Amino acid sequence: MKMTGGQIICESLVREGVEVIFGILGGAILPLYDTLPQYPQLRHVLVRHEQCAAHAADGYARATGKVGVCFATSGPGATNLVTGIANAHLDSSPIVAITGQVARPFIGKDAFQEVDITGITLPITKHNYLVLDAGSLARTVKEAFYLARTGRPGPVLIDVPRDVFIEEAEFHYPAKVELPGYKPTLQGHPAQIKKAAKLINEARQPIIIAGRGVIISGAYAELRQLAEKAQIPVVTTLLGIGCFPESHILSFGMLGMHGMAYANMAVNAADVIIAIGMRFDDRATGKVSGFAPDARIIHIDIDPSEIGKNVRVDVPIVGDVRIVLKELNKLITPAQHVDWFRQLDDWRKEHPTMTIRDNDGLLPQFVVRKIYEVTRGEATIVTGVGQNQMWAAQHYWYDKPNSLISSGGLGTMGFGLPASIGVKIGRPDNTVWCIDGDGSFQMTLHELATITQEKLAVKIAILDNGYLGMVRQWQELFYGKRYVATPLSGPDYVKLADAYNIPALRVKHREEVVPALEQAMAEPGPFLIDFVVEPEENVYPMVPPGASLTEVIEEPRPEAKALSDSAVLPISNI
Ligand SMILES: Cc1ncc(C[n+]2csc(CCOP(=O)(O)OP(=O)(O)O)c2C)c(N)n1
Ligand SMILES: [Mg+2]
Repeated sequence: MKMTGGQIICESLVREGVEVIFGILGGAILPLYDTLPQYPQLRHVLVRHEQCAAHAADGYARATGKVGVCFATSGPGATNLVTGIANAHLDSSPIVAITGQVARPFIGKDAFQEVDITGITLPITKHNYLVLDAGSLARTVKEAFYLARTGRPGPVLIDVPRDVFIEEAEFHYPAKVELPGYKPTLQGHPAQIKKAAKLINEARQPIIIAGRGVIISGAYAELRQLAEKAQIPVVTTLLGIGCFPESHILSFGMLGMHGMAYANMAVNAADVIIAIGMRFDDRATGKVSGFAPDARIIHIDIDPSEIGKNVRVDVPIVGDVRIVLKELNKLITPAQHVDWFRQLDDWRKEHPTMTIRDNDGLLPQFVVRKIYEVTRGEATIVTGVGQNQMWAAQHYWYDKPNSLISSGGLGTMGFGLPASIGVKIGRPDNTVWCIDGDGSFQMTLHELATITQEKLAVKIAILDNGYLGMVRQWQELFYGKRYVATPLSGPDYVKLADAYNIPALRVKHREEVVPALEQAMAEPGPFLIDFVVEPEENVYPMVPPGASLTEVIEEPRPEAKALSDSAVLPISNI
């Protein structure tokens, strides 16, 4: 059957099971938008900036495990997507971005709103296409979705000239893709798995470092089986949070720059590290030359280019984490590691990094802890970048699979609010809290309009410290307290929310926190709370940039008076 290029794209999206598209239109992509009303099953969400279309698609993808889709027009529409695409690329999030391009006769003429978006996004996409005839569109969409979601997931961009949307071609949706050069390895090599099992079975001080790969491959049960069978403590990367229940007795929290001191000490002292679906990012490893000096390292990852990239690896296993762990678990013998756990527990007692000090002013950590309590740990938390992100990682306990969504690799301020839009659409029945910084929030606050227009019940907590706080912390600790360009003003967030028709509150005192959170939860729609918190509160512990994981700065506590009730991690053997 003959169809226009625009219809072919929509037909293909429907066949890929797409239910939502985030975007903004313009001249070059207008013909595609013009066909959208023929496909009511494709919900279009109009965002207010294309960066946010990509972040929303990314948030949707992370929340659902499906491919997120965004549209933008040529030129500035396409370039506005770039940060969002890079963000998805660094965190292995599957999105397909479709951009309009100037019509074929104008390509290369510096035509109005022409940019070479395939050239620009080449290093930040898994693959990209410029489609020069409508007859290739169906195959291209099919390939793009396949590439985005298989192997190590990532963003794929399809650039389509305006006249290709209008051109007619025969529609035929291919049943499968033919990409001879692209065959992700799923099964781990049996000899390597055997070697890994031997190392694990002989280990005296083993540790698992689990990353987002566990979440992507859905290897929750397999990871837990490995940890429980061989009694191995589990630490996670920032993006690995939510791959293993944090109140499990074997959970030792997050490692890295703002990880738990005892998690970092454990990694440093380990004799065998089982690194699963993580990529030894410098925020996780600290100084690489000082990383886990005595450990033999087993690295399981689907992407062969990650093996040996940052740290030396003794036993590489390339494959899908879930499939590899299933095989590995068969060869693991039950173990105890009594002395090792005694040591770890001592460290955990000596470095109780989860306590929140008693303080007259409102502490951001306290706010996060109360969000945990009021939501009973059942919400999905989406964060900004900076201190707010680290407090959200440290003081909420993530027992539910995949319940923290955050920009890890790129560290994109402004990710939180638009990503929450995608997360809420992907998980309509789940409570979604966006824990944001005042600086991060101001980068994309226009998306409040999208939240209102789409009637999305996103709950927003701004940890309003009046600073670009994380940078201020670096200035305080490493730049002689010279606060250059970090003090930050903002609008009256309550009035701002009101202007968008979103109910809001300002909270300055501890006793107001829980009632405000309860009011927000009782509200059927969106709600914003401006938490005016201690302006110069720091995130601890902290491994200074360039230092080894053990060179940790811990919170100075002159009075060391901990808040009574909820200050201690409720360890339950779940
Ligand atoms: C787009 C972008 N620009 C700059 C930075 C550098 N940066 C990292 S954290 C931070 C401060 C964040 O401030 P805020 O959102 O208020 O969070 P806080 O640290 O105060 O909680 C900055 C500027 C960044 N990560 N992303
Ligand atoms: Mg701030």
